[in-house]
Amino acid sequence: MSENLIEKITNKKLKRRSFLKWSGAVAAPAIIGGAGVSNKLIQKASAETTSSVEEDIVVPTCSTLNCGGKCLIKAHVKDGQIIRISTDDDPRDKNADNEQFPQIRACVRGRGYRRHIYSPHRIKKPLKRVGKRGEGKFEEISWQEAIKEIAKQNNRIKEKYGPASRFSIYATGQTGEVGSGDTVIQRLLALDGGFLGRYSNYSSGQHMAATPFTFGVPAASSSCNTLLDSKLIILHGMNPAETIIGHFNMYLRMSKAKGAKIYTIDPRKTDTNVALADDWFPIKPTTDNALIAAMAHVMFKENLHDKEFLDTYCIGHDEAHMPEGVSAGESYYSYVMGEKDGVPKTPQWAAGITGLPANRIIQLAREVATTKPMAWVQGNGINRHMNGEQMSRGGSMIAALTGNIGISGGWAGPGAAGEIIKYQNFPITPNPLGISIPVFKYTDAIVRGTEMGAADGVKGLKEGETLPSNIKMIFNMAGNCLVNQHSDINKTTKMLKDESLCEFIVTSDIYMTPSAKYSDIILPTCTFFEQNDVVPPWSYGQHIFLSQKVVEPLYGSLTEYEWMSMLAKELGIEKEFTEGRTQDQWVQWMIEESKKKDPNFPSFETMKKNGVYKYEENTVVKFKDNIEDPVNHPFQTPSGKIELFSKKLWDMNNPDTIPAIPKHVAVSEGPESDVTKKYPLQIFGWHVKRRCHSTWEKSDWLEEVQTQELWINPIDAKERQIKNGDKVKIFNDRGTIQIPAKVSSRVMPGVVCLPQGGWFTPDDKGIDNRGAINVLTGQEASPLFCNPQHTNLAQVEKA
Ligand SMILES: Nc1nc2c(c(=O)[nH]1)N[C@H]1C(S)=C(S)[C@@H](COP(=O)(O)OP(=O)(O)OC[C@H]3O[C@@H](n4cnc5c(=O)[nH]c(N)nc54)[C@H](O)[C@@H]3O)O[C@H]1N2
Ligand SMILES: Nc1nc2c(c(=O)[nH]1)N[C@H]1C(S)=C(S)[C@@H](COP(=O)(O)OP(=O)(O)OC[C@H]3O[C@@H](n4cnc5c(=O)[nH]c(N)nc54)[C@H](O)[C@@H]3O)O[C@H]1N2
Ligand code: SF4
Ligand SMILES: [Mo]
Repeated sequence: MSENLIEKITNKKLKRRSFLKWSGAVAAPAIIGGAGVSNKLIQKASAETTSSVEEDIVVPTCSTLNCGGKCLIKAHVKDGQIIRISTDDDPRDKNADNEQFPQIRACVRGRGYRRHIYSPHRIKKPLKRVGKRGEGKFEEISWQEAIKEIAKQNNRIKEKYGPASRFSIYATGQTGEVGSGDTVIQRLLALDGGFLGRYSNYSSGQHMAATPFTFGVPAASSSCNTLLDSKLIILHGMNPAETIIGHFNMYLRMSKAKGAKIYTIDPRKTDTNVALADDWFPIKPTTDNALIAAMAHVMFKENLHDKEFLDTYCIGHDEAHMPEGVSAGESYYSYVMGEKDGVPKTPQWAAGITGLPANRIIQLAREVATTKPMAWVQGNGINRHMNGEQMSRGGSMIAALTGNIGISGGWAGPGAAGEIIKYQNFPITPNPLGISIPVFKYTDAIVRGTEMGAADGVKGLKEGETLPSNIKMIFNMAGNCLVNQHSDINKTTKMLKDESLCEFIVTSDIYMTPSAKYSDIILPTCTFFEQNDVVPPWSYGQHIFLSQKVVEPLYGSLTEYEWMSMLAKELGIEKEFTEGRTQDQWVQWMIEESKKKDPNFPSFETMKKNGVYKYEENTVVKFKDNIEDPVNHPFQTPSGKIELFSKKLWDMNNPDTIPAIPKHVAVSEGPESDVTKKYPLQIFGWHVKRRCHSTWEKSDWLEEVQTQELWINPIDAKERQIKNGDKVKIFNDRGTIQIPAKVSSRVMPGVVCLPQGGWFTPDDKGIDNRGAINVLTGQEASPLFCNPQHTNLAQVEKA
């Protein structure tokens, strides 16, 4: 298909003006609904943009992007082309928010999907690098040539460095089952002798690593509908009006209508705050545990804490409830009252650290302690920090101090535990090598893999062993973490340019991303509109999708499963890899097997008609059994209790970085560090409605929804003579970015923010002109080997 024709199709029915009309309305945060757009607004927008031409068919499908949503997308097709997009219109949720069967409605990005599939920026042919790596010079080759080259390099590298030199990098652009290249390549590599595995993720690594110390399990939330019983909801580093996160927005809205109050604790006045909240508590990043300690101080002093709950279910809150073998003065009470260090953690003390006035801290503490049920909901925003493990445990401390665990309307901790999804996934063969690195340490494993062992968080090695090889071959299947989404882009690209380090990189993508540019072979793949798949929901979702093929693949693109089947044949493992099934046959198989797990699971035909199966039983109150019947249902911790003090952390003996109780830990690149003398501003990149990470970067429609600019407070701007719209230079030792400033009191003084996901676009001096936040982030991991991409300092000057 020619680019002209694509332009024609995309613009045929949905004129730019009418898209702007409603996307502009969505950008105004006061309107939020479904996945971020109000139902009425959608109907109006649909009516305005409806084609006068009758469509031939409407096909329900589902986006497989990692966007917080994953919605029901209805593609209106005429003559084999998608001419319009609509979304879930489940009649059970026709006029009002429906607690049981909420509609799974598209957000602003979803409404612009035609600009995704029919983007003029799509890669159209397999490409082979011809210039130096990273230079961006490629030649078109055939699929056969591409597969042969990958097989040849794979065999060479496997032979020379061993199977553990091959790595599938974290990549979330395709989150379906058989459609996810990341999943499928791991099956292939496992059958081909094994690979270097990875664990954890970029999203909630610290939460997942820290929560087991408190509760014995990695996920501690209830289902979202339990928020309907809450009287007070605290969104702590969470911004669902932009990040969607399942049906959070709908339940927040319903809960508010029932009278619940909603507060946000965030360095920014978020869209969620503007749309839904009653108050904003601006806080300096990384200092939240100082706020929590001061709230505990108020509660202990005013006797507002739930002593009975603490004494019955917890250890570590006071000196009378401590594990064996720990010296005196180590309990949380002792820390908060300053019994050992002589520093009582008063609201005045916390005010100096957090930037929140003491009277606001007292107000919050009293209200949180006396309103029940109260849900302290922790977003991933607080965990993506150098002290994220600590901050994660801090939120659960508040839940315990106030007895809001195991009850509907309370909230124990992070992690989407409140999901009921019973289905058959696409089977991955276990990695025969059994070794894995923390996902964030991929760049370390390129340069010093053979030195990495348990001290670097490597799992699956014998004591004293290190990795058998550095990473020599990378499969980047639907991801931009190779360069753009991983920390310290300048350091990473330098490493990747050295072809003697990682010797071969294969990328499968839709677009020529900054990561694709650093690849040796690039394969043009299919969007979700061009293939069939079974798709699980995003966190907290209570449904399963059949993501259906709507149109034939463009430009002869192949799905990952298709080209990997060709590769498997080349490697002599086709039979084991495919088990004789095509992608469509795997999809049918998954649905048949799902029916065996859940007799109510619809037939393939019904799934084709509806596109989705919504579960009927959908309420989970996490830890209800443990609280109602603690004798028969002890917590899965060593003590059987909620471990506010963790003996395991104590035994690790890292009291300055990861102590046994959730103390406030000042970080080396935080507001209390000496680095502020050189780089006084805290900076991080938040997840924005304009993009899903780096995806949609090239959509001109979405560019009109939100611009790429630096949020800076008027006080910081004035000091630097920066006016709204001025071009500014943002820099630290790791690199420099140049973009316009948005001067706004929606970000607190001392903090500046960039929308994360902008594509790294260096000029000839290496200055990024698009605002790729990872030019400024570092590669050092947090204490439990996770990604601290929100913890950074920088300086800003007028450019
Ligand atoms: N500084 C900073 N960095 C961050 C974050 C942050 O908050 N701050 N967030 C982190 C988090 S939480 C995450 S999850 C990661 C996400 O990082 P990534 O997983 O890299 O996500 P994307 O940037 O969206 O890249 C997805 C890629 O998939 C491609 N794609 C889209 N659809 C398809 C498809 O159907 N098939 C294929 N093959 N490709 C497709 C897109 O073009 C895009 O290149 O970023 C992390 N990086
Ligand atoms: N539109 C859109 N939606 C998405 C995504 C996307 O890229 N675009 N990505 C999806 C993915 S993969 C993920 S993991 C989630 C990410 O979801 P989150 O991690 O929750 O998103 P963030 O925007 O990183 O952070 C949420 C909020 O935390 C605040 N914050 C940052 N640091 C601190 C701190 O130290 N203390 C406090 N109190 N607040 C802090 C930020 O200002 C922000 O408003 O979103 C998902 N949804
Ligand atoms: S981008 Fe995500 S939230 Fe938006 S419509 Fe698509 S699936 Fe839904
Ligand atoms: Mo994420």
